[in-house]
Amino acid sequence: MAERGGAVAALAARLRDGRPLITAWSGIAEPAVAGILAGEPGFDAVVLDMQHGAHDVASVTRSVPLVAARGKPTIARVPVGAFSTVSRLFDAGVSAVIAPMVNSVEDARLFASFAKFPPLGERSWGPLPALALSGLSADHYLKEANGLCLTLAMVETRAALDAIDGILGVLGIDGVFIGPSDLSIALSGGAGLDPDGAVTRAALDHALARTRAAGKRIGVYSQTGPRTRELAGQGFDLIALASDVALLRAGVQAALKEARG
Ligand code: 3PY
Ligand code: MG
Repeated sequence: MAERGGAVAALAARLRDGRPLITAWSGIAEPAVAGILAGEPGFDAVVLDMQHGAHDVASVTRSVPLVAARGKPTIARVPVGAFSTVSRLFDAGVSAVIAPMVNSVEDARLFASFAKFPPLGERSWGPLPALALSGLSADHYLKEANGLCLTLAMVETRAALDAIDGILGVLGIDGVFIGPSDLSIALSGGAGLDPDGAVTRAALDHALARTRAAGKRIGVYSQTGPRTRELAGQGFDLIALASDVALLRAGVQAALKEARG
């Protein structure tokens, strides 16, 4: 964990040390679930999903301290186009925001403008829970925030893939996050879901190479342990491993199978 800035600063510090992070992914808007996931030693962070999951600003605000109690950073994914929510999440103490469907340089600039203080953006001041959690003075937080509050723009459409160099070139964008399910739907013209298929894999390779060329960070969603291991070996910086709902169902189904024979 980072020495200064506590859990709020822990993500930037972990990304600097270069080892891939494996994060939990929670759509159940119950802070206790986020706290339980954070308690697993193998998870480096917890993502709270406001796009397809049930989280909102209030549940994120209540979850962050329980994740921070384990010394771990929280990441939040906002709904599509909800850029004005981004600064509220950083105020609550999240360390990164993932924005879905960032399809152009304009989308990326708008995202960054709500996430970063001047001169990079126009984030409004008011990070009271973040100050309490980080232990930083207001002046120190203002100086450090643009480096601690990270922006990950989701690349999950053909337009985003085409614009990836421009998106990565936006100063207030720290990296990209690949959504392999949406990407597979887009690349197949809606024919099917194939997040681990050859076409999606080629797009991931391309995104990884362009991100490395830009000197930025890349995250990706993964549905299974073996795929997560593979993605970590390939050099992805941050891999989200399965959702709480999927893990709950898998655990219940395995137990019932044993019970029922
Ligand atoms: C996708 O795969 O499309 C995602 O958004 C991951 O959650
Ligand atoms: Mg998606």
